[in-house]
Amino acid sequence: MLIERADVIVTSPGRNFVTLKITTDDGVVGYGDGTLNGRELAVASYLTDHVVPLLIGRDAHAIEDTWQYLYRGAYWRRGPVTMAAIAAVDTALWDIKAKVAGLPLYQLLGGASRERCLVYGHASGKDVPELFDSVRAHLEEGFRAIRIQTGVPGLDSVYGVASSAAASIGDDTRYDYEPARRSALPAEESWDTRAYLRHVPSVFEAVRGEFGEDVALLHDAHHRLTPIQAAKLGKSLEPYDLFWLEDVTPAENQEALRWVRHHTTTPLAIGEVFNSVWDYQHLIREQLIDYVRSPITHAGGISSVRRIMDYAAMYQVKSGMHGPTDVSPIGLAAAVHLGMALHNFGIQEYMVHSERTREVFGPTHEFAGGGLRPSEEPGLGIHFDEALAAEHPYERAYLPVNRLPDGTVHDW
Ligand code: CS2
Ligand code: MG
Repeated sequence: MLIERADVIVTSPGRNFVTLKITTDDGVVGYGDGTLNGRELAVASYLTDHVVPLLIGRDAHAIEDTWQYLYRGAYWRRGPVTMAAIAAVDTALWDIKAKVAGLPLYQLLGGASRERCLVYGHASGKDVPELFDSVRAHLEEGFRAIRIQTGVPGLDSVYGVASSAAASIGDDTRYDYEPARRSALPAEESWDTRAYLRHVPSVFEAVRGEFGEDVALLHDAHHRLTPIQAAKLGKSLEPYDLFWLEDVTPAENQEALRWVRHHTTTPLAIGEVFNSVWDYQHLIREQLIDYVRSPITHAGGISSVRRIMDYAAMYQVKSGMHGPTDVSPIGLAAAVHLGMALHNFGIQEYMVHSERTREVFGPTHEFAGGGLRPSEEPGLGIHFDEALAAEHPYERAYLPVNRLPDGTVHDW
């Protein structure tokens, strides 16, 4: 079975997505996600200009060989653009293989290791009462694990806080704090670490007081702290028993996590901006983290995230794949199939895509019992509507930029 065509589709039903559609000579179609938020066209060009010509005529079943051919063959390895492009190819080929086998993809990855993949949703509020409303809404919707982000007194806007806490599932404004904004230039936000460190523990104290001990709580520090600040935060949150504390320091410096680890027992998650197993080499072997955040979309696809997770399994490190709305429903479907099969699955991030996005992508996975389960149809379970996708052309968009009070650019 040979690859006959590969088409790159950029669509923007509320936000931008890059999709690769591979068609075989006997008409089987597979889809892969290569969306890189705010830099989408770089991946689209990498695919169209450099990868698609290499795919035509290749054996569609040779997934590992194609992965190695694109990774080693390019000479220039790793990096988010390269690895998102490889991810799109890898995912589309797994979709095809499972469709040909007539099986839902998780069956080819080893079969179900659980009934469903536990997910966490994003609750937020400008202040504590608004946050409580959002947590309550998530609990009513069935979430059993919830990420907590709030405004910080003195700061105008903070990452992770929606402008309307009342927005419901599928509403475009529910997660309006982080869609790459459609403007000529990135929006600019301001940041004050001391104010943040003073405020966050009181928020978790309030949430535990209101909602009790059962619900799993998570928090994302979004790469903004120094190792010693991160250690202090982890320590101050210990009484509130977090499921994880995410991205406490900028991810490039793996040694920073050694400092944090020595000072706190709060579980640590990192890696949404990592894109290969090499980025985890020391973090996993030295057991400096508890959860791996790499999504299939940015880390070379199902084949390579599986490699990361097999390495992680030797050290009791679990998966916590990145699942923001900028990973398309195809990327999410792939994560749910892999999550069903992995023994060391931990949790899956689940920011529900807007109605418009879901109409274009047609995902079939189901949310129930606080978790996601893939449908039983062959492949990934995606019904992509190309005509509808074409009605939503690309619009330039940027993630925000963050500055300290004196104007210095800070980690976003
Ligand atoms: C985030 C993301 O989901 C998360 O944990 O850190 O929202 C991240 O900011 C975006 O995916 C960036 O594109
Ligand atoms: Mg994050």
